[in-house]
Amino acid sequence: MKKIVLLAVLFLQLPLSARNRVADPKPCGPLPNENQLRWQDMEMYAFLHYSLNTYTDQEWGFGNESPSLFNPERLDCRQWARVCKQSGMRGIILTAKHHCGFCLWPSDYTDYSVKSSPWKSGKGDIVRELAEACREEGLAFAVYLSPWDRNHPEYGRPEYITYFRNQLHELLTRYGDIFEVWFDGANGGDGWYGGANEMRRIDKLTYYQWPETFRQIREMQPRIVIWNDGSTRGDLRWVGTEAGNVGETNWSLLRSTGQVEHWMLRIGVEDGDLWVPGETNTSIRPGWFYHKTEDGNVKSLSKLMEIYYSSVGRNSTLLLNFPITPDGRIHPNDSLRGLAFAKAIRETFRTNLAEKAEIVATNVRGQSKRYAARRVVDGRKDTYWATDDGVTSASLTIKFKEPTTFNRFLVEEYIPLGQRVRCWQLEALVDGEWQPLRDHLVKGSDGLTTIGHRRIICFPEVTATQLRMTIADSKACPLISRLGVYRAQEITARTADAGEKRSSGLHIFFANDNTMLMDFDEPQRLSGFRYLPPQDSSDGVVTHYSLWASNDWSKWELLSKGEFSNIVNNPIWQTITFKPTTCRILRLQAERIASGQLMGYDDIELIPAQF
Ligand code: FUL
Repeated sequence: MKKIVLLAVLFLQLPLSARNRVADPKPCGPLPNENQLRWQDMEMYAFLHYSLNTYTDQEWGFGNESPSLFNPERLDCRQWARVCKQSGMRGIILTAKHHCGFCLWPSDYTDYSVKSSPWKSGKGDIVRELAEACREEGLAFAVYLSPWDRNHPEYGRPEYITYFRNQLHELLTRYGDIFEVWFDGANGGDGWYGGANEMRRIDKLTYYQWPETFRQIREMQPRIVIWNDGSTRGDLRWVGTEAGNVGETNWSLLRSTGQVEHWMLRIGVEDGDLWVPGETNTSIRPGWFYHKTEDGNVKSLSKLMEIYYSSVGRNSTLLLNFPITPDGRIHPNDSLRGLAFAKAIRETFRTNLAEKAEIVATNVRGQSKRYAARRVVDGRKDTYWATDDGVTSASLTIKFKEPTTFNRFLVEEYIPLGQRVRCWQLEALVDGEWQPLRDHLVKGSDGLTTIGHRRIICFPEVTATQLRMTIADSKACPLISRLGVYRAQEITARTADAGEKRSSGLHIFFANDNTMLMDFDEPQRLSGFRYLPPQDSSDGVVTHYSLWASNDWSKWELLSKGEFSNIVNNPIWQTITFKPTTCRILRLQAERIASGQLMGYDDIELIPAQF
C-alpha cells in the first residue's frame, strides 16, 4: 500500500507536459544540414558581375584582354553593399574570377589580376574591399571562381587544377567567412590560354577532381555551401535556367548516383537520397555584365515580384545579379528598382490576416498543444502544427471574424525534419460556397504540389469568410511551421505592368488620377526625369506638367513646369532637366491630359545628377 501511495505522489509531481508528452515526429527522408538551413533562411542575396568584360562590353572575355583597361574612377564597394542591403539582399556573391581569368584580388599565382591594372596603381584588392563593406553592412560574403579559365596557359592540363586550388585557398583563407562558393559550369572550349589560342576540351565530370576540392573547401570554411550546376553534387543545385524561376514542384532532393538530368535541376527528385536544394539565379538586366545599351531594360517591379514568387515562393532562394558599371558602381536604374523591390516585398507581407482568425485542424498530433494548429501563426520557426503518425492527409481551416479580402497565401514546412508534402489544395468560402484557388503563375495546373521551405500562391483578390488548406498527400505526417494570408497591392496595368511591356518602367508607389508619386526610401540626387506617354492611344497622355520634389511629404519644391510639345502626334520620350536636387519623393502632376480622365504612361526614368 505504501508503495502505491509513493508512486502516486511521484506521478503527481511530474509536470503535466511530461505525463502527456506525445512523441516528436520522426525525420523523414534526407535532411538538410545546418549550413543548408542557414543558407535557405537567407532567402535573397546578390550576385555582382564585374571583370574586364565590363570594359569590353562583353559577356565572356577571351582571356587576352589587357588588364590596363581596368581603371574604375569611382569604384565604391560600400555603395554596392548599401544598395544590395537596401534591396533586401542578405549577402553578396562576387565574380572574383570570371571565365576570362582576370582576378579581382592580387593573386600570388598569376599576374592577370588587379595588380597589373592602373586602378590604385596595382595596389588594390576588390575582394577585400567588398568583404569589409559586407561586414560593415551586416551582409554575408561569398565568391564565384570560374573553373574555366581562358587566360591560363595550363588550362585543360593537371597543372591547372593545382592553380585553381591555390586560388581557392587564397579566397577562402584571406577574407573571413565565406558563405557560398560558386563554380559555374560553362566551358566553351576555345580561349587564349597563354597565347596558344586554341580549343581545349575537358570532361566536366572528371577533370576538376571535385571530391578532393570539395574536401579542401570544407576544411577551410566549415560553414560554407557549395553551389554546382549539376556536373557533380554540391550542397546546392542550379535550377536549370537563368530566367529566374524553379519548377512549381520543387523537391530539395537529388539522387546520389547517375547523371543529374535537366528536369532534376528544375523540380528535384521526389525519392532522392541527398538534400540538394535549388538556388534560382537571374540578373536584374538581360546580361550579367554591364552594358550601357541595357540601361533602359532593367527588369520591371512586377517582373521582379514574379521572380520572387517563382523562387523564394517555390522552396528556393533568389540570387539576383546587379552588374557593376565601368566607373565602379551599381547603376541608379538598377538600385532604384532594387529598392522598390524590397519595399514591395515588405509591404506585401506586413500584415498576416490569419493571425487574428481562428485556425482549426482536422487532426492534431496526440491532441497536444505543442502541435496545435495555432503554431502556424506563433511567429516561431521551431514550432509547427503536426498530425498523428500515419495521418498524411489533413486540413487547416482559417475562420476569419468577418469577410476578408486577400490574394496571397504563404505556407512553410518544418524542413529540419525533411520535406514531406506532395500534393495539396486551397479553397476559399465565398458566399457560402467553397471555391478552389489556383496559382496564377502556374499555367494549366489545378493541384498544388510541393511546399518545402516556403510556398507562396498568387491569385486574384477574393473576399471570403474562411480559407481551407487541405494536404492531400504527404510522405509522412505533415509538419507546417508557418502560414500567412496577405493582401498585396496589385501592380496595375496603369503602373508597372505598362512598363512591363517594355520590360522597364519604374515602380510608382501611389498614383491618383493626375498625380504620380515616387517614393525612394533613400534620398536620390537627380538632375532630370523622363516620361514616355502611353503608346497606343492619346488617353492619359500628359501634355502639360509640373514636377515637384520633397523630402518630408509636406514641403514641395517646384523643379520644372511646362508643356510636352507635339506629344500627341509624336509620343516619344520627353526629358525634363532641372538643377541637381536631392529628394526622397518626386511628384509628377498632370496639369493637362490630351484625352480621358486618368494620366497614363508607358515608362519613366530618372536621370541621376553627376557628382
Ligand atoms: C553563366 C556564365 O557563363 C555567365 O557568364 C554568368 O556568370 C552566369 C551566372 O553563369 O553560366
